[in-house]
Amino acid sequence: MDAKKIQVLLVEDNPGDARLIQEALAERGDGAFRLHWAKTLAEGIRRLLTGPDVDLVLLDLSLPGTRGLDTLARLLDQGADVPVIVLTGLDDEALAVEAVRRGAQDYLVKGQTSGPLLARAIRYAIERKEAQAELAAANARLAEANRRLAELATTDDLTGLWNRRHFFEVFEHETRRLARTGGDLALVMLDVDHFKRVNDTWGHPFGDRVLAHVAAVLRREAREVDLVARFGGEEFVVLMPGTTLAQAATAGERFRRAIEAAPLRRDDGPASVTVSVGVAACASPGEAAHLLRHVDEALYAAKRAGRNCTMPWTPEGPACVGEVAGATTQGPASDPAHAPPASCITPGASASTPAAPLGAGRPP
Ligand code: GH3
Ligand code: MG
Repeated sequence: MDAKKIQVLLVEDNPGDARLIQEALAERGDGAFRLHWAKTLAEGIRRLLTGPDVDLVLLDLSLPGTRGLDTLARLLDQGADVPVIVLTGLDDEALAVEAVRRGAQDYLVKGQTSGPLLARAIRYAIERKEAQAELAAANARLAEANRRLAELATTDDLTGLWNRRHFFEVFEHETRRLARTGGDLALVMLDVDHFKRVNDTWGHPFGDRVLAHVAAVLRREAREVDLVARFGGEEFVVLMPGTTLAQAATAGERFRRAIEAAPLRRDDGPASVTVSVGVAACASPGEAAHLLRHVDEALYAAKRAGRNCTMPWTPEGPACVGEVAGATTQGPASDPAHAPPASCITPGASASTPAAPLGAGRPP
């Protein structure tokens, strides 16, 4: 059956040499090979690209208009991905070895090619090419698995943000850089207000959606050079190299407003969520060691100030920036710990809040 035969394309301009190959293959007498003949490189490439499948090419390196390794390079570049055995003269062996280095599977010296030798070379070349293709595919799968592993090790599944581990790696790198080159480094920490109520009221899956929503807003609002990470639970951090406290406080307040204003869809209507924001910065390696503690203190102060506000850390104590929107709905009004200090309240809180804050105790 012709379909089961090994289809060999001979690219050879010399009819005498072509006949020798044909006879060598016929010598075996088992009809295992079917030989196709192209007299020029262009004809051979056309046959490879448009004709029925070819299992192997026997390629004479000296053809009309092309010689030596250039012939092989052109066939490999333009032809299909097929195993190639080059045919050379007696004095061309060095060239043939170089051809194998550049992608040919093997070489045969014209006039010294018996039927069995030719048949064996063809079979081995095909098997080697298949093994190479399998190896390449396995390597590609391995590279993809490694890439995915690296991604899993550094990103947070739920939000797609960097995870805590990656944050600490970059944070340590940045603080070391600060020690060597100086400059500013700021950290913004955000915590979703009354998130437990969101879960309790609308269920954990919706809580997850809220986290992904907050992450998307942060990713949109942060600069490319900033690192946005999920620090844990409903807490996020934005690491901002080359940023002063005042600049970071402005950015933190921008994040807070954006999150408050971004609509969140629920079946029973629009909703919104608020965050409390702590901000700290440092300009010396000594201060960097305290950056995390400072930003944590600032965030805690923002919570105590009534939530939904931005609190920069200063040695004199945190001072609130921005507004405490719907302070009475954000925490139990009777809890003095949730009562905002007068300095934190700015008018128009509800004007910039298009939807009801989540966690404000709306019925499920
Ligand atoms: P506060 O305004 O003081 O921050 O109050 P809170 O309710 O946001 O804070 P609390 O620490 O009391 O509750 C945080 C909740 O976040 C509790 C926890 O179950 C929930 N949580 C943590 N991680 C996830 C998560 O991946 N998905 C969901 N849906 N909830 C989470
Ligand atoms: Mg919270």
